[in-house]
Amino acid sequence: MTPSSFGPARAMNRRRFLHTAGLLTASSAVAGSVGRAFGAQNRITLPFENGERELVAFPQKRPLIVLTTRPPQLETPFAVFNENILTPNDAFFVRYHLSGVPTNIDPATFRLRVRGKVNTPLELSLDDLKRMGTPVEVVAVNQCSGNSRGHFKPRVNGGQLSHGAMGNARWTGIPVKTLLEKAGLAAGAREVVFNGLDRPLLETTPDFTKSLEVDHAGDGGVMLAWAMNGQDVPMLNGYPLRLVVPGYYGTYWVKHVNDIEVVDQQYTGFWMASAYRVPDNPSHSVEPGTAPKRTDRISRFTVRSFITSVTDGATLPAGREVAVRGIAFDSGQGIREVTFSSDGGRTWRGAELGTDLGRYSFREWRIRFTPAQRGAQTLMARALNRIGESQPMEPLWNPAGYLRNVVEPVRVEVV
Ligand SMILES: Nc1nc2c(c(=O)[nH]1)N[C@H]1C(S)=C(S)[C@@H](COP(=O)(O)O)O[C@H]1N2
Ligand SMILES: [Mo]
Repeated sequence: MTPSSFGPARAMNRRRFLHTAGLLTASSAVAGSVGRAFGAQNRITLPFENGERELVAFPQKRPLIVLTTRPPQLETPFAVFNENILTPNDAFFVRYHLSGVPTNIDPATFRLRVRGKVNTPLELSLDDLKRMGTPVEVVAVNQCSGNSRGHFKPRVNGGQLSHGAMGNARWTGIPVKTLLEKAGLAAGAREVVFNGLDRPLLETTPDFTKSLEVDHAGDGGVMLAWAMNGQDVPMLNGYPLRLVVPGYYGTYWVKHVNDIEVVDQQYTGFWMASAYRVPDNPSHSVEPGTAPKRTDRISRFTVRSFITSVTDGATLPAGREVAVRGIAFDSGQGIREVTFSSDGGRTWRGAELGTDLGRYSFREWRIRFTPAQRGAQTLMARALNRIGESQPMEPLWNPAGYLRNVVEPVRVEVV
């Protein structure tokens, strides 16, 4: 199956999704054990009220946790993060705002426009773009601002996600810097606005467009990627070109980018000026249940870490050593240390960090521990980055349910 040839996702009923899942599993060597396990099961309960979800295989995807089908919003089953430090393409989460999602894009006729406050507007084919310079690669985490929103207390509106609206991939493409240099920034250039091929079905819904300041867009790290883990970017993750903004929340990672406009003002599109706003204070939080006086654009990731090898509610035998593993990441400062507690946060020990795939990647960590006393025990991991940022022990709260990074307890029963 080529990325450009599958039928409209929205027209597919559940049986056809499952049929597609079967085909993908049978034909694809990369379909992992998690996919097969969940394929048989088809339902999962996320650990909060109304957390019952169905798992459905959309085109090019193994069965994933469905938040909505139209537009597709799919969450990665958490077990995937224990099996892979690079999230497989077929397990990578999917988030869309608008129901007019492209399902068929011809790579031969696709064009990317660069226009606005530039000296030379560009219109480029995919081949033009791939030949423009030496491709660059980065391993980077893409995480939705609302990842883990379902765990907020008091609860907040928006997609009730557990921790699966994130993924780590190797992205290949061309720096936006190269494009801006080729087009030449004109006097007054201030922000770069990115738009993709997806469209609202109603005229009253604002199109999904996002902006970055010119210095950020042209910093050499922000890129237009055509490959993800060495393959064409899957359709649902932004084929044929998606923006990669290392260290920044997924909302900026515009998919199916076909239009880049340089503007001479701070961009005021709906998804910049009204949505994706956080309280304008250093912790970007407010007293639970209250509204912030002033807000700012959401930007960089907070520091996070997860235990991946032991699930909440697991049973561990007393006296037997357990190899605990997990992941940590931040906005690109780099993880300096991960500490582990097996007594609910009273005492902490340093974990061993795994291979460094770059400062924007998930960082693996592991530690051995032997549960001694029988009974309930709470495991925790806490990461620290190279500039001293860490994770709070008590959750911070904001009305949109963004930026969650509290230390997540994993409760186990030692028997
Ligand atoms: N064209 C387009 N790009 C988009 C979006 C969208 O709705 N349309 N959603 C953004 C949001 S909020 C997130 S979290 C990421 C999710 O990327 P993924 O679907 O590849 O996981 O895509 C971003 N890019
Ligand atoms: Mo998002």
